[in-house]
Amino acid sequence: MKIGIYGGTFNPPHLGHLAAARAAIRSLELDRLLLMPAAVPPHKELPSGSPPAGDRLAMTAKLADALLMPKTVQVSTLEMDRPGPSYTADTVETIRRQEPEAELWLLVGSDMFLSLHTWREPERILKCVSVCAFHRTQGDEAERFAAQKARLERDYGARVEMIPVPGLVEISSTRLRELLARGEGQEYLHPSVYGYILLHRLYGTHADLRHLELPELRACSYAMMKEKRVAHVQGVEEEAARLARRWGADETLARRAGILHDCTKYLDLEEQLALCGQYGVELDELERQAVKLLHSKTGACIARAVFGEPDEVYWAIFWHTTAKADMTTLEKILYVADYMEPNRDFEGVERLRALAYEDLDRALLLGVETTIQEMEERQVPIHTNTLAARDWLTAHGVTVEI
Ligand code: DGI
Ligand code: FE
Ligand code: FE
Repeated sequence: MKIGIYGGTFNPPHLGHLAAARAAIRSLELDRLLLMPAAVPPHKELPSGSPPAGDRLAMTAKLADALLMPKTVQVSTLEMDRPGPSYTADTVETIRRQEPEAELWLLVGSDMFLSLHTWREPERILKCVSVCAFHRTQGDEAERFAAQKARLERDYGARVEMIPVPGLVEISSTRLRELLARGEGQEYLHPSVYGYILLHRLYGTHADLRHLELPELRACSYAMMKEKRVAHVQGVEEEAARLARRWGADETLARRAGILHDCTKYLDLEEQLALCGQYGVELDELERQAVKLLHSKTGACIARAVFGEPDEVYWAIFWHTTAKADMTTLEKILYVADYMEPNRDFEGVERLRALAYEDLDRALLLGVETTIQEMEERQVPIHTNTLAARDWLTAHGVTVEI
């Protein structure tokens, strides 16, 4: 069992951390990687304007999720939960006690590595762990790294590996925080971390959430979901944009609806019901029980109330799960795009994809009929609006074979 321990203030976690974590997992063949935000770094106070520990923890969890290896990558609150300063010697001894048989690797960036001998009780640290130092693939670090490796090996009998991180982002956290306060720096952050910063107005950002450009809107939406759903949401956005061009709808509105359509997918039933109450959405009996039917309604509410989206976007999101009778073109587009975006894979999806560009109503009906059939097979109650969508289309002469 190989465990990597990657500590830091993560203030904020950025693409450099992400690239390093990925490289460590691959090079060291880690079974587990612990991302460990420090409570109070021993060598300095956190700079003023730093977010509370809870926000650094949440951002670090986003970074962990971004690696898409939930079994391997975990966030550890060991240091945050311990009162007082976070000394690495204490941390690694605790983990050594918990995992006596494991091969422990302490992961460190270049500045940390080069100063490791000055940390508190390096001998205690290096008795418990091997050291993995990240270095850039370009630049002049090689000599200093080799000298430091030799020193740690000689003075402490340490085991040191140096791993090159391709494309390691050259950004200091101090500089990144300055950029963020000026409304810049997005290119150094994973989108969901950036979205979290915008949504919570960290680091002096003050984005007007009601008038976001598309990249910021994407970031905020992705921050509200798990990383594994992001590809689907990107697929829906692109498919909705293509369909909007094909069928003469507003492409930007189609994109915005696609970006936000599943933004509340990860709220639980209680949270969904609370939002419906707050925004006055009336629910029928089935909706009050089937949590999957609620995210379209609450997503619409958040799109309008938080992100200032117009009615067209509100209603497209509102109806994207069940459909309904007599839909607008944008509503049809989002429903169909959600059904057949490139990541969807089910029997008949190719036919639906082709039909969507030939006859939008027939594609819609095919989607609705497919849902009805699936619900019947799974013996799940079919929502009245789903049935109403089918009846309306059929009554208007739309036909499709399923
Ligand atoms: O959010 P997505 O997964 O991208 O897709 P979606 O918004 O169409 O949600 C699909 C889920 O909604 C799926 O788990 C089944 C559920 N659903 C859709 N129509 C009905 C339904 N559930 C019930 N009970 N009745 C329906 O008519
Ligand atoms: Fe959905
Ligand atoms: Fe969806």
